[in-house]
Amino acid sequence: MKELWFSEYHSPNVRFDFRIKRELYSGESEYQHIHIFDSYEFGRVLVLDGCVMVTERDEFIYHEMLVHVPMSVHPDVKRVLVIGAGDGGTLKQLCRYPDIEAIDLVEIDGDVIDVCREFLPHLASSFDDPRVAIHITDGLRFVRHCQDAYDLILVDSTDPFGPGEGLFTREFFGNCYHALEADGILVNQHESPYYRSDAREVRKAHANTREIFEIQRLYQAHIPTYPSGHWLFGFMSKHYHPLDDFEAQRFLNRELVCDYYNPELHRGAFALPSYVQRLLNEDDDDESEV
Ligand code: AG3
Repeated sequence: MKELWFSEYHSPNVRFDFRIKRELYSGESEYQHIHIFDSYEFGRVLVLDGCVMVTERDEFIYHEMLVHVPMSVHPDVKRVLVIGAGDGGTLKQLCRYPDIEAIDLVEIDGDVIDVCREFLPHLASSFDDPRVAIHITDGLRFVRHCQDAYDLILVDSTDPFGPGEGLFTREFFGNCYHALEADGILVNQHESPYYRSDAREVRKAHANTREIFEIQRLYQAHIPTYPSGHWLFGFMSKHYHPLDDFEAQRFLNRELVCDYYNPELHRGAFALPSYVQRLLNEDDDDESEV
């Protein structure tokens, strides 16, 4: 029998391949091509425009790090805005917190939600939580009209090209700042610092947040199916510091069983390799333009 393989180019000269059992879904939405594959190593995989977004096997790393890091820093999160995240993985982690009262989920592409509900039901299990309101619209536009509305904003976007491009701009980060309460936190997926073209995006996005938020730090995780496997998250905050205001006991009291996140890892994740520190400090005015 002929072998089937999926490939994603991680750089012009590097390709990431894994063997698949079959294609479960393929369709063109208004915004992008949506694929679901069943793979041998990673289980079911959501691919948007040829880029791996989520796999059943390693999604826990990304979603736990996106959600539990800010939730262990801010002492009283009640209202949350989630941008992107149509696969439902971020919602699933957020909905584990009974104290959260309301979650607005803003996804530009309703087809992604429908496809994930059908093919990734374990991940997409919290869309029907009564605290969740789903808005099918552009996150960039949605956030323009919010003022002091959220304790936490999570940006769970695609890469900074195609539909996700606007979610890395200075304008967007500025609007998020206004949408947050006086002690609000914004966490975004911040790409990989490793390959050259991705590293430029990391630096640009970080420079854009630096001009807006009082506190901005990056933290990292190892996500095997993303380019280079080395992934960054941005922690931008008006008041709380990701380490000084981190309380391990707050997390432990909640008795959430996690497969990746734990208090030691929280502290360690903010220690960045020297080449990444240098990348972030490189001065290049052009690079901070949107
Ligand atoms: N969003 C970030 C995925 C970026 C992966 N990039 C790539 N494969 N080129 C993931 C959404 C998970 N909820």
